[in-house]
Amino acid sequence: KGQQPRCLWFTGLSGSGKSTIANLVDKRLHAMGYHTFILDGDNVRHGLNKDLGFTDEDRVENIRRVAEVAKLMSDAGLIVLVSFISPFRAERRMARDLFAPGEFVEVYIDTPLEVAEQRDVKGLYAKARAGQLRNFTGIDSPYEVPEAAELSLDTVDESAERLAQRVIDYLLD
Ligand code: GGZ
Repeated sequence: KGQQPRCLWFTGLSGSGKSTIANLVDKRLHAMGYHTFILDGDNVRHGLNKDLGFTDEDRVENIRRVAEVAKLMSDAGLIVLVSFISPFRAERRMARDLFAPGEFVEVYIDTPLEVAEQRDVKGLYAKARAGQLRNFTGIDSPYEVPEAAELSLDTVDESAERLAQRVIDYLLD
C-alpha cells in the first residue's frame, strides 16, 4: 500500500494521555494496512537514551535523538508516532524542520496540569510535590504550550477514542 511519510508528534504533560491516544491511533492505522511504529519513553529511555535523565539539557538531547530516529524511520517508509513530553518549543521546531512540509503533524494533548495531577496514574506528581522527584514537568520544570500545533486535543471533554479518530480523520484528509 502506498504510504506517504508522516511523523505524528504527540506532546503534553506526564499523564496527559499521549500514549493512550497514540496507541489507539496506531491500532487503527495498522488495521487500515499502514506500517507504523511508536517511539516513546518505554522503548527509547531504557535503551538508546538510558544515559539521559530529566534536566533541561538531557531533555533537549532526548528529543534531538528521538527526532533523528523518527526521521530515519520515516525514511524507511513507516508512519512514526512519537510520544514524549517534549516540553520545549525549540526542540519541537527542530524536529519539525527535519521533515518536508506537511509530513510533520504536531498533536498537542491538551490536559490541564490539575487534571493530570488528579489522575496521577503512576504517583509521580505526589512524589514531585513531596520533593522526592526533582525537575518534574509542570511542578518544577517548564512545559511550553504549543502555539501552532496541527491538532489540539482536549482530553477533558472528549474520550480518547474520539480524539484518536480526529487524528485519523486529519491524516486521511
Ligand atoms: C517528567 C518524568 C520525570 C520528570 C520521570 N519529569 O507519565 P510517564 O512518567 O510515564 O511519562 C513521564 C516520562 C517523561 O519522559 P519523556 O522522555 O517523555 O520526557 S521529555 O520529553 O521531557 O524528555 C514520566 C517519567 O518519564 N518521568 N521523571 N522529572 N516526567
